[in-house]
Amino acid sequence: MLYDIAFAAKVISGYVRRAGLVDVLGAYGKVNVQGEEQQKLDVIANETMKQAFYHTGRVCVMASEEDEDPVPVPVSNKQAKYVLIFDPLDGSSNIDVNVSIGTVFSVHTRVTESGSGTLEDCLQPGRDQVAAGYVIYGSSTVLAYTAGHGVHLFTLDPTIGEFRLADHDIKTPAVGKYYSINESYYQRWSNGYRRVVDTFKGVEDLEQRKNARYIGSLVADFHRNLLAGGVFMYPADSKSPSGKLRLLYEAAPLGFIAEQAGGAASDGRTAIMDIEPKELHQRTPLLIGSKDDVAFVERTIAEVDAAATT
Ligand code: AHM
Ligand code: MG
Repeated sequence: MLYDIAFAAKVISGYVRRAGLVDVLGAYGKVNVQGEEQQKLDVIANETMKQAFYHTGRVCVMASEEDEDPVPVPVSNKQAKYVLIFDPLDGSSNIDVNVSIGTVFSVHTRVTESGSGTLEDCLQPGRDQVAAGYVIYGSSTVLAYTAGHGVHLFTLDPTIGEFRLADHDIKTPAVGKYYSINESYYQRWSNGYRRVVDTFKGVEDLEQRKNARYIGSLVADFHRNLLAGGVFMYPADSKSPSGKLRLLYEAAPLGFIAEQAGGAASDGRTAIMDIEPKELHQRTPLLIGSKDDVAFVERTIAEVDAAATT
C-alpha cells in the first residue's frame, strides 16, 4: 500500500510542481461535502488517489475528505483487507500561492468479513490504524509514514523519480520551540486558550516564550513542528464548536505519527487516537506535537476553563 501511496504522491507532486504551467490552478467550480469550494488540484489529487488504489486488490473501501460517502471498491479476492482514508490535498487555500500543501493518509484493517467494505470499516478509532502518514509538497516532496514501528521519512529524488530514505525512526523534542495557531481567532477562543497563547508569548514569564509559526497548511505546520519541536493548535471556538479539522482524514493519521515520534495528540481532553468516530466527516479540536507542550496546553485549558464554569 505504501508503494501505491508513493506512486500517487509522484503523480500529484508532478501536478503541484507544474501548477503555474498547466491549467490546474484556481477553483473547480463546485463546493465539496465540507461546504468548501473545491480547487482544481483538490479534484486531481482526489481522482489520482482513488485511481491508484481502485484496481490493486488491496483495499475494500476508501473514504476521502472530498467525497460525501465511502468510495466502494469492487472486491474480487481475499487480499482486499485494507481500508484507506485520505485527505487528497490538504491546505487548499495555499495552492494558488505556492505554499506547501500535503496529502494525508490512514490505513485500517477491515472489520467486515467480505465483499465491498462499508461505513463500519471506516469508522474505527485511530488506535486501530495499521499505518498512516503524509506527503508534503514543499521545497522537496517528502513522504512520512509509520506502520507502528517508528516514523520514517523519504524524499522524492527528482533525478531518478523515486522516494529515497532520508531519515528513519525520527523523534520529536519533548518541548518545542514553536507554537502554531491562527491567532486571528483569539476573540473566539475560551479563556484557557487565550491563557495558553499569552504564556507562549511570554506575557508573564519570558522564559516560557516560544516562536510563533503558522502556515495555514496543517501538513506543513505539523512537519515543521515534528522536526523542530512545537505544538500546533486548532481549538474549538465560539464559531466552530467542534473545531475545523477532521478526525479521520487529518487528526488520527497525524496523531499516529506524533505518538510514534514520541509526541502527543489530543482534542484537549482525550487522546485523538482513542476517540471513537461516529461520522465520516467528524470534526475535532486538535492539539498536536511535542509531548510536554501538549500536556501543558491540556492542563492550562482544564484549569482555566473549568474555573470559568464553576
Ligand atoms: P482544507 O482541508 O480545506 O485544506 O482545510 C484544512 C486546513 C489545514 O491545512 C489548516 O491547518 C487549516 O485548514 C487552516 O485553517 P484557518 O485558515 O482557519 O487557520
Ligand atoms: Mg484538509
